[in-house]
Parts: sequence; C-alpha cells; structure tokens
Amino acid sequence: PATIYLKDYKEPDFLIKTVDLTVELGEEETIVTSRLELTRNDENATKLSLNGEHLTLQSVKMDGHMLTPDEYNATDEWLHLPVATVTTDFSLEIVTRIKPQENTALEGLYKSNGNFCTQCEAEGFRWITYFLDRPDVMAIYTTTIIGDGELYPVMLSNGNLMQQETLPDGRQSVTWHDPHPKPSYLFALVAGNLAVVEDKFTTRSGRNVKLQIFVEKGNEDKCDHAMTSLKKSMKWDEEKYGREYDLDIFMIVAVSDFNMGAMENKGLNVFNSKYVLASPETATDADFDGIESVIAHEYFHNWTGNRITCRDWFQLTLKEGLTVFRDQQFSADMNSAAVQRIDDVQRLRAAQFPEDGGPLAHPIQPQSYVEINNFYTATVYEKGAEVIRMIHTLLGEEKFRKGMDLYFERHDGQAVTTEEFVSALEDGSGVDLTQFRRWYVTPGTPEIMVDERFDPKTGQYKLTLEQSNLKAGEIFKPLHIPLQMGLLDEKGQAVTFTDGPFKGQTEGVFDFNKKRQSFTFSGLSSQPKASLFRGFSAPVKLRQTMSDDALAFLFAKDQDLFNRWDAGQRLASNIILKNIEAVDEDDTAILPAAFLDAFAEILSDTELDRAFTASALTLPGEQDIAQRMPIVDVDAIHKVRENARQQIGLTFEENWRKLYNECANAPTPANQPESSSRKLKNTALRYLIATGREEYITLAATQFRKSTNMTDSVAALSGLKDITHPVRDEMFADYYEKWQKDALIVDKWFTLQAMSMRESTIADIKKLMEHPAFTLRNPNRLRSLIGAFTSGNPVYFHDKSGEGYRILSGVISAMNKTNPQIAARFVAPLGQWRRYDEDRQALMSAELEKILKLPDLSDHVYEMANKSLH
Ligand code: B3K
Ligand code: ZN
Repeated sequence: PATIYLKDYKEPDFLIKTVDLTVELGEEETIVTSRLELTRNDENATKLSLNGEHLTLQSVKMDGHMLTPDEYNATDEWLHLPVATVTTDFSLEIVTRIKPQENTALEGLYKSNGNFCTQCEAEGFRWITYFLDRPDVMAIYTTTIIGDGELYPVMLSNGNLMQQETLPDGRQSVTWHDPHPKPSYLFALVAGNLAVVEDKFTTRSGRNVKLQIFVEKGNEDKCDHAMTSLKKSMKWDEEKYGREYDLDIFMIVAVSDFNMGAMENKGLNVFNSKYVLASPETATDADFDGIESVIAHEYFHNWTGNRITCRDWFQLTLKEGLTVFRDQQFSADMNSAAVQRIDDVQRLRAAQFPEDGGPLAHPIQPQSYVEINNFYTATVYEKGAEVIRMIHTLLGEEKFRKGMDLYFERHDGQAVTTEEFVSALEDGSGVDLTQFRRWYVTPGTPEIMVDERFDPKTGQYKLTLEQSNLKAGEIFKPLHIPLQMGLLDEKGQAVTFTDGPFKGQTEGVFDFNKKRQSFTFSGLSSQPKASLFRGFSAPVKLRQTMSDDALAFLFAKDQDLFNRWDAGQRLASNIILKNIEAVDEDDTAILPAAFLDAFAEILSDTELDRAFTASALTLPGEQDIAQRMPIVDVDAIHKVRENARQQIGLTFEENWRKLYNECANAPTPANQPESSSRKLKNTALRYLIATGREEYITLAATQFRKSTNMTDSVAALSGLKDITHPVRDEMFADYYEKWQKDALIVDKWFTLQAMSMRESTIADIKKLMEHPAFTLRNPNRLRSLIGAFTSGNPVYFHDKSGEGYRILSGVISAMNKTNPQIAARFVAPLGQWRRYDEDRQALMSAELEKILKLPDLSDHVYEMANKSLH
C-alpha cells in the first residue's frame, strides 16, 4: 500500500463548481447520476482523474457527448479522462451503480436497520460516485432522491428542501439544495421510515431555524436531552464566539449502525443513536453528558470544520482539535468546570498518552499516512484540543477571541492549513507563536523534571524545570509550554508574588520555552509548596519527586481544584507503586497516615461539589498506574489497588454508609445537579462493597431492584459484576430480560460482563460472543463486548494464557474485510506489547504477525499492525 506525504501536497488540477446528484434508491441497487460543472485550475493539466471505489460505471458524458470506453480509463480506484488544454470550463455527467445493502464497511451509502444513510468523511464520497474526493474541492450541491415513498417517506440531504413530488411511476422525488460550498466529505443523504421530533431556534439576528431530530419509530420520547443540548450549543456559540447558524433548517438523524460517534455533515448531522437517545430510565448520567458534548461538538463544526475546512487530511486537527476544545469549553460552562477538566484530562491520559508513548505515536499534524481513517486518533483530537487550549492560555480570553474573530473573517469559505490558523491567531492577538508552532510537528509527551531550591537567608525560592521528550529524538527542540502556577505557604494560603511578571498576583502563566529554565520568587518567609501546571496547563508528564506529606498537603489545600485532585492521584499512585514492589513479601497494602488523613478531610468536607468529591476519592485506574511502570504487571496492580480499596472501605466504613444515605435521601445542594449526588452515592457503594461484607451485596441488590434510573442500576450491577454469587446472576438475568429490546442498554449488559474480574471471565466472554444478541456487524455491540474487554479489563486481556490476545486477533481477522475501519481500531491494544514481560511480548507480537499474514489484508489493518510490530 502506498504512503501519502504532506510534503507532496499539490493543488487540484481541476475544481468542481456545482454538483447535481440524482440518487435512485432501489432494493437491489442504487443508481447515481452526477452532473458536474468543472473548471481548470492548472493550465498544463491534460488529464482529469476522479476518485471512485466499489462503483459500477454505467456511462460518462462530457459536455453532452457520450464517451466510448476507449475514451476513458476506469480502474478500481480511478476514472481518468483526457482534457484538452484549451478547455477551461466543462461539464460531466456520470452514471454509476452501487449496492448499499451489501455495504458492511459503513462508508459511503449503506443501510442501517432498513434505512439508507451515508458516511463520507474522510473518503467515502468516492463510494457513491466518481469525484475529486478531497477537501480542497468545495462545490455547491443539489441533490434529488428518488425512491419508494412508502418504504422511505423521509428523504433528506444537505441544505434546504426545494421540492417534493410523486413521479408518474409512483415513486417519491425530493430535492435539496445547499447554498454553501462544501467539500464532498460533508455530503449526506438519509432515506427511511423515521419519526421526527421538532423544535425551533431563533438566532440573535432573528433567523428562524427549524430543528429536527429523526429517530426510528418508538424513540420519539428519548430526544428531549439531545434537543435541549442542541439549543444550548447554538446559543453558546453565539455568545462565546459570535457564531450564528446559517441555514433555515438543522437536522439530526440517529442511526444504530455507525462506525464512530457522529458526523457533522452540513445541515444534516448523522449520529450514532448512542449520542442522541436518552431518558433517565434508559441512559446513565455519563450518557447524558456524552450526548450534550457530542451534539455540541458536531454543531460547533458548522463553523470550525464546515465553513472553514481543511485543505488536506494532514490538517485534520485544524477542525478536530479546535472543535474538541470548543466542546470542552462548552461543557465546562454548562457543568462543573473542575470536574469537566478532570474528565478531559483523564481521557487524555488514558488514551492519548499511551498512543504518544507507543509505536503509533504521531504529531497532531501527521507527516504521512497510508489510510487516513487511521488518523482520527486521540492525538489529533484530544492532544489537538490541548494545543488549542495552550494557545488560549497564552493569549488570554480576550486576545484569543480576537484571534478567532480574525480566523473566521479571513478564512470563511476556504479550505486551510493549521499554519493559516496559527497565523490568524497570531495576527489577531499580537502574540508571537513562532516557537509554539513546534507543538504541531512534535510527537511524544514532554516530560518535565523539577528542581527546587529555597534559601531561608534571602527568602528566595528557585524553581528549575527541564523538558525532554523521548519520542522527539533527533528533532527535539524545546517547546513553548505555558506554566500556570501558584505557590502555597506553610498554612496552605496562596502566596502573593512580590516580583516578576505577575507581581501582586497569586497565580501566573509563565513562558517555559527553554530546555532548562529557572524561575525565582522572593520575599518568602519559608519554603513554599509549588502548585505546577494548574488546570493541566500543558499536556506533559510532571516528573517531580514529592514526599507523601507534600502531596497530601496539596491534596487538602491547593486553591486549584484540578491540582488538588491530581495531587491525590499522584499520592495514591506512589503508594500503590511502592506496595507493588513489596507485593511478593507482604500482601497487606498499607496506606500511610498522610494519605488516610487527607482522604478523611475530603470525605468530611461538605462544601465541595459532590461530583468533585467523588472524583477525588476514586483511586487512579489500573491503566493510569500501569503508565508509571517500565514493565507493566497487570496482576500486581490489580491486587494492590483492590487491597487499597478494601482498606479504604473498611477504614471509613461508617463515613461511607453515612454518605450513601445522605446522597440517597437528603436533597442535593441547590447549586449542584442531581447527578453529582448519584455519583458520590455510587462511589460510596463501591467502597462498601470492597469491604467484602455480605450486607453491602444486599445493599447493591436493593438499589438495583428499587432503582428508577439507569445510573443507579448500572452502578449496582457494576458493583456486583466481580463476585460469584446467586444475586449477581439473578440481577444480570433480570436486567437482560427487562431491557432486551433496547440495543443501547443491552450494550451495557455486554460491557459490564466484559469488565468482570471473575475467574471465568474469558470463558464468559467466549460464551457471550455466541449469545444470540451478539453480532460483529454492529459497531456498538462489538465495542460493547470486545472494546470493553481489551481496553477495560487489563487483567484478563493480558491473561498469561494469551487467550485474550487471541480473542482480539480473531475479531480483527473476522472484521478485516467486512469493516476494515473498525478492524484497524482494534489493533492498538496489541501495539502496546513492548510494555509487558517477555512472555506476553511474544504472545502479543505473535498475534500481530498472524494479522499481517491475513489474506486480503486491508490497508487499514496493515498500517496499524505493521507500525505496531516494527
Ligand atoms: N468528523 C467526524 C469523524 C469522521 C471519522 C471518519 N473515519 C466526527 C467528528 O469528529 O465530529
Ligand atoms: Zn469532530
């Protein structure tokens, strides 16, 4: 397979001005007629090459003349047409036939539960018709859909509805027109027998926008939250960025078979139903949050992605990093900002840090790829968002907004590069980002070493930081890192700076832009405690040795809630790691007094937001701890962490009971959402169950039976998933029985079992793969069992027998041809093989070798497996 390089980018030879599509939907096949108006862009070009895959070409007309097969050259991937250099403007009419009902890859036009829908990003439009399928070709689309009006009463495409009629042959014909030029990846078409929920929104300049959410019949009552989230997003983008919606209608369609979360097609977002459908009975609080953020994300793309799009796919973070940043800002404004930030950083550390430290590491602007769909990564998205956040931190709110305003003004309607983005921010703000640009091309997570010196005689404190980056290798150059920090005195009070750029303040953002750099602070009466990288002001790993006491101090006192939480996590990890070293000598994990005291303080602080308390009282996950071990020992991590949980459960048993009852019965403090009480209550429940006492199994079972909301039901099941007990079997059976008709809830049932810690887990998973409700064809179902197992159950995925690895590689080989995009996504866990002991290394790399030898190996899987192995 060929590698594509950013350095080879060349403007298109021809441009497409307008596209007029007629799509005739049939039960056997679909006929697509595409009429294009083209114009020359390179005066020397003699050949037009259009992308096209999985198409049957029926006819080509150029300027009204039918071409004979010897006048063009059609291959598996291209349609080449000679164009005389004297020709400037010309038209094409291309007729192709496709088979959406046989499309299992869920790219291009396909069927989901009897409905037609499309997914064109990144290169799916070429599965529909021959086209210049690249984002720098922006055209105006008119789309006519023709089909059986009884089977497909709803027929949708981008833009505004122009016409709807019944043809003489009885078929329905619907025409849509999108006045905004767009790249082909934003094209969408939907046809089906769907129900619609409607609302409206008036923009601040007075435009009335019709809002529609289309769902499968019977789901109409599960759209409220999605609709509310949409209206909030529209309002927020007006207030925060001055961005209004630009069409008279905004549509969302929920489909059940979807490769990712959602897609921002112009005026017609297509969503995985997981990110639309919710009611308290059927969705957890986390699901509600997910919906709010994905609805916002796709809506925000209308400006950051659609009106201003990417020149080429190497610029993907231009729209994705920026839009993730915007959706994170939005969620922080809608909910608790500190908890939002903690969740964002947890996601980054869980998914992006391992990627950045492994064989698949790449800068947020990759320099090459084989298959672009493999680059919709945590790095491009989440680290990309951190890079935008750092610009925001360096510029400050006001200048950032000026920069963004200039970006919108300068580039509206264009396909641009990240360089053009950074330039606009620089010009709009007046802040120099020359060195900052290195973030775009540097892979790997910077590591920061810390040295502190305090001179009691002069009252001077000197902080020295040094940055390094293992992945950057030869290309290492110091990055421009915003260091947001403050100092705490011995009582934990914020120290006011007496000198330097932030004199008179208690917090500042310092430019840390050299390999090794010192910052001095004077006027101190005693050695201060530094609170570094507040709010996680840069995506770095802080390598600072701190005593348990010092961390406990920050955990209890830091003014910055994020750093308070983080200090607690660092402290807990340190203790767990120390116990892991001693795991063979003595099994009893001893939690030091410093830790227990700090824990007790948070536990009894009723002023704190309950959701924050819940996060602060939750130990770092097994994968977080794993990241700090040179060779990961999954079993020891699990054992020690569980011991610690048991000790915390027992030590504070009375407090947990009290907290449980308070959260369950007393009203939630007025300034907090109900969900924060549920979160804290279920944290308490998990610790109570960790005590090992039978009465708490009963408590969980009672919670499950009485529960009227999915959050509490799932928390109870999750609390009992690891035990072998008749109550457990009964609850899992009841749950399935009750919800078997709701696919999203059945997904949760699979996930809970995939993450179980019982000895029978591997056998259970194999049995679940044979369950009538299991299918490889539905991405949600596949992720619910296999995804949850490989990324959420380190102990059994890494079982010494190698069975976990074989389950995964079996799934990859089964999916390689049917849905290569999804198959490739599953390779990453095996790519972490260097992090494990020799036996596991051998087992994991053997599976990668096996995958590489698959017949008909897709480019997608090849790229991931090959990079993972070498
Ligand atoms: N832009 C889409 C992702 C498309 C993935 C293509 N393999 C969703 C989003 O990021 O908003
Ligand atoms: Zn996006």
